[in-house]
Amino acid sequence: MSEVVSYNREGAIGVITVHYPPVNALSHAVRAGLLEALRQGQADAEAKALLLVCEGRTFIAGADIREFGKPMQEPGLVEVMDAIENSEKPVVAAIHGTALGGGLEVALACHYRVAVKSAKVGLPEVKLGLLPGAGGTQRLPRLTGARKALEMITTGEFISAYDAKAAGILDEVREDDDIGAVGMVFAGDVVAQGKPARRVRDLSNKVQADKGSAVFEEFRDALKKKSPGLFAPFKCVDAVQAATELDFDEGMKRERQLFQECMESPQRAGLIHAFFAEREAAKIPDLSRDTPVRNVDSVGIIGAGTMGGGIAMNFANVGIPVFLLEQKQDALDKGLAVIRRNYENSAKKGRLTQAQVEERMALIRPTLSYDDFSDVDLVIEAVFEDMGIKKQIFGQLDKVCKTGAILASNTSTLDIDEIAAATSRPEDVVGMHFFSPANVMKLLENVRGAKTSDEVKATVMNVAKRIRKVGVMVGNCYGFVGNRMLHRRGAEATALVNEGASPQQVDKVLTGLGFPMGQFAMSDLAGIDVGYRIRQERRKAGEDIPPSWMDKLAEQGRLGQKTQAGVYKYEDGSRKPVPDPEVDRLIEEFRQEQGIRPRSISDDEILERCMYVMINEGAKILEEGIAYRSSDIDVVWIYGYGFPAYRGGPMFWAEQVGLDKILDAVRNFHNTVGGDQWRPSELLERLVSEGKGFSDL
Ligand code: 3H9
Repeated sequence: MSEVVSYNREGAIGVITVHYPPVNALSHAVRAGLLEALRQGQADAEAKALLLVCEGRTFIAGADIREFGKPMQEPGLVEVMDAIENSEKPVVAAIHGTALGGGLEVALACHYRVAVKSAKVGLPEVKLGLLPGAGGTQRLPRLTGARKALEMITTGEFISAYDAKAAGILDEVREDDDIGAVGMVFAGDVVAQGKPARRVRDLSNKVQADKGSAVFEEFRDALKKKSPGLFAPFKCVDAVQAATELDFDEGMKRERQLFQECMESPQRAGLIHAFFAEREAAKIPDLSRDTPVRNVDSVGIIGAGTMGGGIAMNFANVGIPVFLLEQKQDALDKGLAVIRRNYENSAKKGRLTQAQVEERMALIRPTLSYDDFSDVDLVIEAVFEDMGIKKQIFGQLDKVCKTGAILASNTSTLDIDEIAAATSRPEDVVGMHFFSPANVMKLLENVRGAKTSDEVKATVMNVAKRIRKVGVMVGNCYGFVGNRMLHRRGAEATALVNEGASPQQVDKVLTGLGFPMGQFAMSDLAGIDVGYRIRQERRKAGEDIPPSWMDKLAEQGRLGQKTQAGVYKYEDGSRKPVPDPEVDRLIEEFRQEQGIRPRSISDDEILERCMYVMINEGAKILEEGIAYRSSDIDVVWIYGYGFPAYRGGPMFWAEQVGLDKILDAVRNFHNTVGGDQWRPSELLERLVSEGKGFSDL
């Protein structure tokens, strides 16, 4: 008998149990085991019905993604599905945890489906650049009709057991949590009532009714707006449409073709890289898995500005109480009003009830006094980037906070060790760098200082998970991983405009690559004063940072979206950047002052200079051990800056472009443009000379 799938009989029920941790993915061993167990069930004369159930935390969570890209080992999934569906004896799927992708497809091939109430189901293949390739696009619409199937398959979102029952996917949802017992009772009823093996493939009412429906064009139009650069969602629509136009077997062939097209697309490779990169990032290589994690049941946040307020919302959203501290009452009132407005907006969109809004607001307690921090487990400082002020704050925290409290700074660039040195407990000090808007962006860049303890590192990674962020642990250096690379790109983009490009041209090249916004639209969102203040600090520290037209914007009070004027202008209440002739004039003036004769700059040059400067810096970050792995850099960029996940992140993208090609360009820019940013990374040079990539490290 297979080690991962077992067969045994309980009364009249033949029980097939899958045990393949962590998520019972449909690896070769599971597929082969399922076929063998089915064969035994068919041969077992005492078994009147078969029950498919999984051990551990979940029902089958999908095909085994680790097998993608390797030669397929028989039996394939479709063969397993056929064997289940063609069984003479009724087969019942008992679902707990998450029945996802190939897992839900297996359940759809069964004749009945029962679930515990906490279960969820979904077809998330599209998030991996795929479509359900084992009958999901053909069977689901037969149960739910095309619209619901399209909703689920094109978004990949999971739905609850009760919603799945309402949609016709599940036959029954039980209150009981014991999946084995739930499955046995249901299968027992099937036998007692003499229910037949009911095949989804034979249902045709719903798909026939949807033949020729306008719903397919409606979804295509919406997708063109929502995800224009993506490949798989459109193929998902084609496949569901095929279910309404072809018979089941022909529909399955069409699904297979479309699945193969997705499989071969570079987007699939990028998205699957991103999936595993995110999970790798949660692991800190030099930290033992049993490192204790401190309790974090209360939080103090310093600064009720955009950042502090957004950070507070993350904790309130998961029920963790927060003290929000400001120096003055009016700043506190203003900060709370913004938080309330954000929540009210979510309520208007139906994402929160009014009661939830009030519950969350009640968890955020405004204060003007550090004394309220005496008992909190974690403090996050989120004031503006000024080392002097931060040191003063950490000195104060050292005095008021209890032993064992974690003292974190949300600094986006400054030296964590210098901040830690302002306390008598540098082992409790760490960076927790949130991304704007902090209640929305998924990244949490946790920064380890030289003395940060293992326990504190493990705890902040755990906090990331609890507040539903993607945590990445990085080392301490100017700008850490994300902003260090971003500032290189920003300086290069600014220089390109100095030399003759327009801000719109630069932004268009970046959005063309798939970024949700360009460099300058992003500066307007973050605030032009933020970058300006950082540059001024660095100039004060003696760094040679050339003047730019961006400094002029800040000096003229064009601070971005918040003043409705920055690199672009903004109409009342709108976040849409509109090019502003005033800024063109200001740039022209700057060029004249500096004696620059503008030249015409190609989109290719913009792309290379903006992107390769980041890759070169990313390679230096790896070389210095600031990031543990190149895939961590990818995660930082996907979740912190909206780098298109379907390109896998900047370092993965660079490997697709070719590191040799990038190194050639870096050397060339080093000679022509000059500057430390173009000094080729030694790691990049070594990898190219050895014919290796970042992923070989
Ligand atoms: C598919 O089914 C195609 C078919 O239509 C057609 C085929 C012909 N395979 O996320 P976690 C690992 S496509 C292999 O941290 P959670 C994961 O890497 C698939 N491994 O836990 C991690 O490993 P490690 C459609 C997988 O509780 C560990 O499990 N299905 C797979 O936060 C724990 O994962 C999906 O897209 C897999 N399919 O969330 C579902 N899934 O510990 C993808 C997970 O070594 N998975 N692993 O780092 C998920 O959404 C989440 O993992 C899940 C659990 C919700 C299941």
